Amino acid sequence: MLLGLGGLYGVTAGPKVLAKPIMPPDLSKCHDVTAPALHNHCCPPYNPSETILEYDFPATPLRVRRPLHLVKDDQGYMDKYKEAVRRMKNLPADHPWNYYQQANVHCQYCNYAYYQQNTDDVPIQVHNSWIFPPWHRYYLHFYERILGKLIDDDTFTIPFWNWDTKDGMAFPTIFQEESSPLYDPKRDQRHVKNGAIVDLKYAYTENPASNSEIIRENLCFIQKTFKHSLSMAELFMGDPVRAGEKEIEEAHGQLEVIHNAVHRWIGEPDGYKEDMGDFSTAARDPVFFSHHCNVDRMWEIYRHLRGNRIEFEDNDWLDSTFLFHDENEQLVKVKASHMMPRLYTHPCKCYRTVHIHNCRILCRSGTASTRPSFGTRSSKFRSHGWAKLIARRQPRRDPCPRQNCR
Ligand SMILES: [Cu+2]
Repeated sequence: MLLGLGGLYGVTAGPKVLAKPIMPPDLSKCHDVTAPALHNHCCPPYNPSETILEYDFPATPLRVRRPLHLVKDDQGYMDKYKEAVRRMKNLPADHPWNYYQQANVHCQYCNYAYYQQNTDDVPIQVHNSWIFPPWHRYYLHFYERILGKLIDDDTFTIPFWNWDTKDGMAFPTIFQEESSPLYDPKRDQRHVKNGAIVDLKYAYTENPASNSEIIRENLCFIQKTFKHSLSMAELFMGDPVRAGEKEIEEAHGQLEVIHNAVHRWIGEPDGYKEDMGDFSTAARDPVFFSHHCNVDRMWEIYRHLRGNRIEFEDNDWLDSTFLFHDENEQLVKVKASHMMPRLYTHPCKCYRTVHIHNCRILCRSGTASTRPSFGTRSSKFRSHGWAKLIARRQPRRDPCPRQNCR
């Protein structure tokens, strides 16, 4: 019933080559993981008679995800959002839509609960490689579609936490109300209260800079991330990983590096870093999905900046195949390439990230240079002559000039 390894595909001329996209797991072989916060267990209930179908993409109008700091005062929308999450949390514990079953999907694909097909020691991991953006895009898609189904709203979208904008850099207040289904007590209270500004380079050392300086550092970091990775998709998205290969941490792209810092900044500082600071528990915090909607939006901005060119014209990326439960409780398989014409968008002006001047001056100053930085990828940048490539490249004309996502 499950897919076989990709088979053969033709190249335009010459001999056929073996295709090696990552394939979905054999669900009957889920096993315990190293996740002490979950007692090492996050496998879903397994139903051997469940069939797997190709996903039938819904024929809905293009839906719009909006920035969190703008929708928080839209009472009608916020009530619907909370109600949808409440209903998801109230489903039977073994229902595939149950909130914690949904959260466990992240654990299964990130804490090595499955091995790749035809191996007994190469785990499936959706971080640290080019799989990171498409797998998480699908994960959000199905979570969002299920929430919409629970409140009978085909147009429902999750709000994105735009931590790339000055007004969006504090922890969103809508996740702090203790009686709300969006609340999670397992967070670093120093960061999620009192309007602290997220540090996009956070690695468990507090940034001593003032809020306005951290905002500036963040904006410069994002700006440089785009600039430095524009000419080579691996730098932003992550390196290739193919069937039979084990991912390695150093292969992650810069998009994932920024994403990691936000996870660390929210999770508890001690113990298992619950919830957001550990792969196994991260999606148990509802802010996970708004954070990842912005990660996904960063990918869209990146593609926009590159003239909407596809990042990897490589079938091993495009044919990477994943399994999810869809909004009809059906187990479905989806390919990375099928998500490319998307089913949702953002307000036009949100396709632009903030551009600020004089970042160079900032980077020469004290706090910025002593903190973790772009440096982990520097040897790769050098080896590919990235500076020359960027210097030659003319950025694509922005479709929404002089507007930022505020
Ligand atoms: Cu993840």
